[in-house]
Parts: sequence; structure tokens; C-alpha cells
Amino acid sequence: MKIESLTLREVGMELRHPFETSFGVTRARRILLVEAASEGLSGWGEITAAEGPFYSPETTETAWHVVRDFIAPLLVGKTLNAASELAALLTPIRGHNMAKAGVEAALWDIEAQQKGVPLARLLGGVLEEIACGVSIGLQESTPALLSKIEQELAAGYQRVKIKIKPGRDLELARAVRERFPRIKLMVDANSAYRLEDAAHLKKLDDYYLMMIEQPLAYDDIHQHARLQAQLETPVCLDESIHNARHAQAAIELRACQIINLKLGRVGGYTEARRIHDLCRERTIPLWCGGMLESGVGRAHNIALSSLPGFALPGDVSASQRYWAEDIIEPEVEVSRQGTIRVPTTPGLGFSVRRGRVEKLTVRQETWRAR
Ligand code: OSB
Ligand code: MG
Repeated sequence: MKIESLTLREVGMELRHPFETSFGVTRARRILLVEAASEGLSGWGEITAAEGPFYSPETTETAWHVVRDFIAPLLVGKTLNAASELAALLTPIRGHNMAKAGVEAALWDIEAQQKGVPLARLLGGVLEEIACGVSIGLQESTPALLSKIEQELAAGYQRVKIKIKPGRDLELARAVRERFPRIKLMVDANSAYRLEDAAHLKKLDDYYLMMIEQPLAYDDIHQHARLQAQLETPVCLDESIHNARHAQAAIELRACQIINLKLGRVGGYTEARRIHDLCRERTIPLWCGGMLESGVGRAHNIALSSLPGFALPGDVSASQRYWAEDIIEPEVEVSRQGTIRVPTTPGLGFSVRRGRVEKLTVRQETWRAR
């Protein structure tokens, strides 16, 4: 596939509801969409960097810079045999995994279209439908949280993740458990605790949670191992895992029992599949995380979630939970059983609504092969 052009667009999309975590509140997204063109086909990817460097060091702005000044000059005009060759080409660029992953995703979409197969199939996906959970941000009050959970369970979602932070943890877990004794429940701390909080976090063991996600520092593996040794509740790592070496270290040090895999955080499908294969070999369950994506990123998350190692419900949920109107057609819908069907048409399996994207675009730039 010869990469004839690369277009980067920033779209502004307002969330239907503010999303609050231990690191802050998000009301609107500044999303970067990547469109690559090759031999009459166009492929789409989404860069999952957030507006500020609070989940990861990358931001919308750093990703724009890295694509414009480093990725586009390396890629545009090149001919690759497969999307899987991009990761090696980008190795000289250190970090900036989300920028890399968004570009790589567009190439995978093109390759799947070229071969006339669904992207999920090209990746080695086997599941016909994926299991869906929801990630619920910190709410104004406990009753507000309980009613939100009730609503999501009524919609069919198979597991509930709630965000916690110091001062808003044990009471939330207790209240949710009292009201919903049997649901699949987990908590995500987004690095809000320190190892010294181990005795406090141990009290979460009373609520038989599926897991506690990323309790300690965003760049730590070792202290998570020290913490896991003291908890019954399985630790799941999110922020700390950027590549297969990190995953291997975390598994061998027993820093976690479960991994949240996000395409952007690990730099794309090539690395995601390495982590996936390693976790299968070591029987570490995986699930697919979310980054408040538009339909483009959501469609890629669905394809990724079809791989056989995705043993637990992910944070991949319906378009309607985030957006009054999504930018893909059809929108992502969740069945009453809390599942999403993996598309069976070639490529991403959803079409991008160009008119809608154009309306939402605040800036765009195209680089063409000479
Ligand atoms: O930690 O998983 C996280 C959203 C933005 C940044 C980090 C996280 C999240 C979520 C929401 O939990 C997942 C989603 O619904 O997209
Ligand atoms: Mg998380």
C-alpha cells in the first residue's frame, strides 16, 4: 500500500454528560482523526490523546505536533506491504504512542478494505460479539451514582466500573454492593493512591470486586506488586502498561492479575497483539479500555475486542452514552444482553459521516506524496 496522503483533523465534540475521574473532569473532547489515502481507498483512525496531560503525557496538541513534524514526513509517499510494518518504521520516535496508534489504525482499515475482509478478521479476531461494560465517572452524590448504575444495568451492560479517589472510595463500594449484591463490579483509581494506602485499599476486599484498576503511580510496576501481595482483590493495570515488555514485567513481578488493553496507550495494533499473545500464553485475562472515543476509535476498539484473549467485558459501550450524535454510521449499539456485534463487512465496518465530521472540524491539514 502506497500512502499517498495523510489528513489530520481536529474535531470538537461535546460529551452528553461530564466525565469525572480522580484526575479531573472532561466536558468536551478535542479529538484528532487521521485519514490515510492509498490506491483509491481511505482509512480512518483516531488519536486517543486527551486535552491535557493528566491521564498520560500526550495531549491533543502534542499529537498534532508529532504527526505533522515526525510521522507524516516518515510515512507519506512510502509503500508498505502491510499495516504491521508501520510500527518498525516509527521506532525512532520515542513515546507518543497515541499519535502513532491513530495513524497505524488508519492503515489497518485500508489493508482490511484492500483484502475485502472485516478489520476484526484481519487482526485475528474470532468473537462474533463482544461483552460490554460501562465506566461511570464520579457522580455528585451516592444516590446519583446508584441511579446511574440502575439505568446502565437496565440497558443490559454486563459489568460496572466506578471511579474512586481518596475520600470517595469505601463508602461508594459499600453503597453499590448493598444495592446491587450480585453485579460484576470493579473500581478504577487512575493512580490516586500511594503504597502507604495499602491497609486502606485492603478494606475493598470486603466488596468482592472483580478488580481494582491502576491504584498507584502511572509509571509504576514494582509498587503495584507490593500492593497486590497484600490484597485479595485482583489488581488490573492501565496507565502503567505501554508495551509488551511492561506487560511481561508486570506479569512476572505479579504486579497485576488482569490487564486493560488500550490501542492508543500501547502505540497501535502491532504492539497490542504482542501483549494479547503474551497474556494468552500466561493466562492473564484482558479487556479493552476506552478513552471517551468518537465512533472511529470505538469501531477500532470493537475490532480489537474480538481477539480471543478478551475474556472480560470492556469499557466499549454505545455511542449514545457519549454523544448526542456520533460521526459514524450506523452508531454503535448495545444489545439487551450487553453485547456489541462485530461488523462483518470489509474494513472498519462503519462508515464515517463526512458531512458531520466537516461540521465539527476546527482545523485540518493534509500531507501529500510528491
Ligand atoms: O482510566 O480507563 C480510564 C476515560 C478517559 C481516560 C481514562 C479512562 C477513561 C475511562 C472511560 O474510564 C472509558 C470510556 O468509557 O471510554
Ligand atoms: Mg483506567
